[in-house]
Amino acid sequence: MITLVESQTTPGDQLTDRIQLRQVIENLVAKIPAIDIHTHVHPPEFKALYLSGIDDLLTYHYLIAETFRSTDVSYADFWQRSKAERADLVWKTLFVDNSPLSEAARGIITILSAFGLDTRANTLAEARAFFNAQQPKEHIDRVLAMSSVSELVMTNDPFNDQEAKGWMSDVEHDSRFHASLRLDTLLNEWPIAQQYLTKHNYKVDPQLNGSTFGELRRFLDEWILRIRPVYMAVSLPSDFNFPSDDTRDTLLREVVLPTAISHGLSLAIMIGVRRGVNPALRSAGDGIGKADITAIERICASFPEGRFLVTALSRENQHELCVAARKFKNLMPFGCWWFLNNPSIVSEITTERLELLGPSFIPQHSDARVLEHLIYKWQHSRTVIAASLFEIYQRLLDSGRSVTSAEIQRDVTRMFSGNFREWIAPASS
Ligand code: RAT
Ligand code: ZN
Repeated sequence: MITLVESQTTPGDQLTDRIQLRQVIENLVAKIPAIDIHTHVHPPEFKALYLSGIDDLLTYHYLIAETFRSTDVSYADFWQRSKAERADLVWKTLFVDNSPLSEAARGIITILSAFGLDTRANTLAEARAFFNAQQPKEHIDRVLAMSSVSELVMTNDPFNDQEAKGWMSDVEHDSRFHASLRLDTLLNEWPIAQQYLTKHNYKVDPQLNGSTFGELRRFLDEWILRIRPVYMAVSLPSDFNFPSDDTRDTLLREVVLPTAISHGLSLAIMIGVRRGVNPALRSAGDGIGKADITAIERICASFPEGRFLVTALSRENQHELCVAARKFKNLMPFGCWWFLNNPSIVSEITTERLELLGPSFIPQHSDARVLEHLIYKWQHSRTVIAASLFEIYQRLLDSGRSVTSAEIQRDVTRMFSGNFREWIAPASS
């Protein structure tokens, strides 16, 4: 049980004083460990896939897109610069010449402050010296503790050679980093997947003929055995439909869903991205679109033995997703993804989900790409989630039922880790 020193209450006390109620909620939400169910962070054993430090932080694609709005530097000029030179430009543009007002820019300020670094510096010298001096193992322990993240889930792409190399080596990695098997290449770029698999000696036919399904199942089975993922995942475009007369539909039905179900794995569906809206921005060039949530309903109905973690990128899809989750208990809404991860929107979505689903959803994931992202993404989200919870518990109080801090702790623990644990390893299995 987390101690509530500051609020001077005991876990069983009914919280009828609003100031005290707010304080207890804020303290608990700030400290209760979360499982971060979707990140792009890798541990150092994965070599170049481990990102940490000020240069990686400032060359985050969220900040690159924002930098181009305030500089005359061309795309071509930017991309031919080194990582450090890009970071210098981002710092000068967004933090020296302008105030860092955006959420992603404020995130850097939160990180620098957390380490006691100068948030108004003219150059990156101090920050570079600090991060270069950190030992990865100790630094990871510190960052996870600062973020109150107990475990996290990586994004592992079986079609990436660097990723494969990391898994083929015998080096054990930090057990707090869990794997997820990301299938975007297979489901969204079949010709590329087909070529990759052929190169690696799988007999797969471009037309999906012959023993192709068996070979694809074999490929997935091998990866599942190798990385022991906690779920399989795919991001889908906003025009995704189900059922549909396309390759993706066939691969979902014949390969991905049967494999997931036979291994007892859920499929995480991240829907609503429009890739490469501006290709000149490279990884910063993806956009957003409103998806059709009825397609998700039909998947849930067609595969009742499947379990689906679902997040939607468009703000306009959030209400429908909640309603779909009320109809299908094999659907678990999670996170406020990417362009939604801004306080005003997290607040709206979290309150809406509490109103429609009670504590039966997963409020947030970080999508961290660089280790220290965990600090700001979780700190910012926790503040907003606490405020939404306060609103809801306060209404309950107004209606005639008080809560205790033990109950708040139970509810928040369920949302921050319990729902996910139960989802990936249901008690009945
Ligand atoms: O939020 C992000 O970092 C995006 O670029 C994507 O990686 C997205 O989260 C994804 O997993 O596709
Ligand atoms: Zn992501």
